Amino acid sequence: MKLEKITLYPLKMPLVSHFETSFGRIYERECVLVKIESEGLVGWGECVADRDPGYSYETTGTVLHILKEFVLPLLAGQDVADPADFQRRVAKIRGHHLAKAGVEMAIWDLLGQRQGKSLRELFGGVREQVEVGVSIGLQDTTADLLKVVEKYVADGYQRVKLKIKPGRDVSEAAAVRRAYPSLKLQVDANSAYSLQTAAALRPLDDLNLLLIEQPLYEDDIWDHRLFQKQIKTPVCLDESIISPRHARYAIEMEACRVINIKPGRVGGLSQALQIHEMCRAINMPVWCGGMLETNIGRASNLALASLPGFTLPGDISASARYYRQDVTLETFTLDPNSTITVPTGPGLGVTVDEARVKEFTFGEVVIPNSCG
Ligand code: OSB
Ligand code: MG
Repeated sequence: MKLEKITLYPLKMPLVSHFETSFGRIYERECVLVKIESEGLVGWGECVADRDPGYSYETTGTVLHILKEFVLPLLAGQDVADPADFQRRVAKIRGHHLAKAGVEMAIWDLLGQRQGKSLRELFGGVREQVEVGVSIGLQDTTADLLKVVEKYVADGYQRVKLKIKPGRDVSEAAAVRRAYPSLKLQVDANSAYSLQTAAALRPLDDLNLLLIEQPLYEDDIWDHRLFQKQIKTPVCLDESIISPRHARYAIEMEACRVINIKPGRVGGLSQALQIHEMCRAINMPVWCGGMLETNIGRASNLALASLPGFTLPGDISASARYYRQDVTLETFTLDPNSTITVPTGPGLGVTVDEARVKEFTFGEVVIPNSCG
């Protein structure tokens, strides 16, 4: 497929409610949308970096830089056969997985449209609806947290993830567990602990949690192995699994019992599919993480989560949990049994509302820039 014109749209979108993690609070979410025009079709992708390097070293600024200066010059005007061909072309650019994954998503979207197949069909997904949960940020008080959990449970979410940090962990999780004895509950520390301070998390073993996500350093695998030996609750890695190779290291080191798969973090859907295969072969449960995506990234996550090894609910909530206005004509809503329906149309299966995109962008970039 000839990639005739590529447009980048950095977006800033106001969140319905602020989102606080161990690395800070945000009121607005940034991302970079990628639009690729090819042989009469238009493919869309989403780079899930944010303004600040909190979760990842990548930012809106680095995504624009790496794509403009290095990735897109390898692609513009070129005939790119498929996502594997894309991955071969960008393999010599080190790192910058969130940037590359957004472009790859647009290529998957084009491939699906060309073949008249949804991403779910291209991936071999087996479910029409996927089980989902909601990720709840740190709140000012435990009473506030209980109110927020109550609202989401009333909305129909049957799995809740709580963000934790030192001093705001066991007591919060215990309060939620007391109020909801049978809720599927898990916690995410986003690397807020050291191996020493993580000893404070041992009482979580009494709360029947599904998992503890990324308690230690974002680039660590070894200390997570040591921590997993000290705790019964399954450790789940997010930040430290940056490639299929790192997934293998974690598996071989017994550093975790669950993996959170985010296509952006691992360099694209191709690598996400490889990690799914690897984990499935050894019966390690995986689930689809979230990056507060727009409906574009959400459509892609839903297709991924339809694969058979995604046996735990994903961080894929209804559109209304994130933004009052999103960038597609479709809206994702929560279905009964805490599920969301996977799109069935060709490619991503969503229709981008370009007027909305233009409303939220703060400076579009066209490549090649001489193209009319
Ligand atoms: O660690 O899983 C995380 C959002 C931004 C960055 C990192 C994380 C998250 C979430 C939100 O937990 C999940 C969602 O998109 O609902
Ligand atoms: Mg996480």
